[in-house]
Amino acid sequence: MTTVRHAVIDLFRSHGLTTWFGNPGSSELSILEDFPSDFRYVLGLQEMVPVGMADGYAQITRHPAVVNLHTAPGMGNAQGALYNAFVNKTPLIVTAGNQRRNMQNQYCLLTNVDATTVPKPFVKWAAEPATASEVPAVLAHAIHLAQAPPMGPVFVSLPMDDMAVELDDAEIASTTVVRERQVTHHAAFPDHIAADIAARIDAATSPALIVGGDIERYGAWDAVIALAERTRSLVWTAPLTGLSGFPENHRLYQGTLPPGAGWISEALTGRDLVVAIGAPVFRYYPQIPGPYLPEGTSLIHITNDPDEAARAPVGDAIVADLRSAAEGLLANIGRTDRPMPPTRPAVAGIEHATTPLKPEILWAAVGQTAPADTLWVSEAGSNEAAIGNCVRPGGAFSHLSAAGGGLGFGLPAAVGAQLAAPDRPVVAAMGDGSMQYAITALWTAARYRIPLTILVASNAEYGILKQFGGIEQAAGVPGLDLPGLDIVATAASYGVDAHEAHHTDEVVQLLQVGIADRDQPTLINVRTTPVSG
Ligand SMILES: Cc1ncc(C[n+]2csc(CCOP(=O)(O)OP(=O)(O)O)c2C)c(N)n1
Ligand SMILES: [Mg+2]
Repeated sequence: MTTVRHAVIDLFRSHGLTTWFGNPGSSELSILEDFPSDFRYVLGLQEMVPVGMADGYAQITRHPAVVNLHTAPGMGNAQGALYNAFVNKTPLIVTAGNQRRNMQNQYCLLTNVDATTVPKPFVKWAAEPATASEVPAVLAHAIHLAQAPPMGPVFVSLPMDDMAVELDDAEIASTTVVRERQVTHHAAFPDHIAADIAARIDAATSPALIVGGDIERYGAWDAVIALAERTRSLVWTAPLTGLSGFPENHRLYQGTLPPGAGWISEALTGRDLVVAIGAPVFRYYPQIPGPYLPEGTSLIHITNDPDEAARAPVGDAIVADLRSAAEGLLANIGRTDRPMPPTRPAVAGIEHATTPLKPEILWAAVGQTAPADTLWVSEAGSNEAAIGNCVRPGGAFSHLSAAGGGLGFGLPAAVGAQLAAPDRPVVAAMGDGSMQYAITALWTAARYRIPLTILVASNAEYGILKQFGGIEQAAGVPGLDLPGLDIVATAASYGVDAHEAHHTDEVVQLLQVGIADRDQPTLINVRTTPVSG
């Protein structure tokens, strides 16, 4: 006897989707019953947490992850984290139960009357199978679609009575065929386009590359490094794309572009040709007047996302596979005799100072203490600038952040990233405000003995909103101070090994011990100077 549930489990297993993140309710019991022993279920205590954990996990494993949520209210709670996953282009297969089909008309408890609408517009696609026997095929559709560029979350609503339905022989046969199908994505980069762009780069005096998270997501990392080196281009990361796209310790790397249009054109002054690859052009914010590009600079945009190509305000765009494009350019570029551009200033050494610490002093100490292969997850408001400047990992998939900027990503994503990369140190670089949105991820970290290290810059405020208040000339805004948070006590109450550091020496020592402890999570809280102070 094969039930829909058996077929669903077989489908997920054959796609390597055996780690599920979730928060269940009674509408999910029918899919979770007799949960197979080769699967694991990672529980989050509020829906933002499993979605954020799955996001971090999927990004680091470079494979989709399954999220198992509870009907309408669970999906509602998940929405902020789903938004992040959508902008991060993370392939997530999100499912939620729904009331039995024959009880939905009366809006019985658990009924999600319009289940596929709830996660929109932050999923690529949402479906509820028309009938129980279609469930495996609809889920297979979801799995393939989530991984098609641009990748992203998809949603399938599963009426709870579907799971126990028995499939007949014909249905089993077609389910097997669907389960075994493979979908691969290939796109060549036409040689005449590569030759054309390569000629423009060869002719440029001072080219620049602007990269983004898609360089890492779609396997173009090595080719883009080679392209930058061959062309002696300065390299920046585009604002808000979730991953750096380039080694942050590379001599050509200049950091992340500040997001305002005027700021970007100032940073790019002196560059006659800019090639933006694997990033949207650009995620501008706030509105900083100025031209999009400096006078005399032209921009070529290479993206695998047709919408990114269509909406950019400047530059000619080519929609193409990123790795093929970078390799195609490399094959066509000549040797250059243009001089090596200057490098960005080195990070200052560790300063011996007592708290409250200036962000630059804190993150210089942290950046120089953590091992080179540390995987960083940052969600730290006004501290991000100092983190970007002082923490310079050199490998791919070493610096995650929420491309969407929705708080509540950092902590769960760091838990998921550590699960995905158990042998790497994972350090979550957090603001005290950002810590609170998905704080129950601390329970999951402690419960599953996930050995990440969390460093919190506690300035007792939403510092960055105060900074923006200055830029936007908005005075007298309430709700920007956060007095009375006891992050060490809160973390300890969830079972996390939590400490207060009072000096950079203590930060260094606690961080070394925390990273060395592979048996449990560690939290280090550090008082930092307020933005206004
Ligand atoms: C879900 C969500 N709510 C609110 C915001 C607005 N927001 C952006 S940054 C920020 C404050 C971050 O404060 P903190 O983490 O303490 O860092 P700080 O700026 O103080 O260094 C807030 C509230 C957001 N981005 N996402
Ligand atoms: Mg703060």
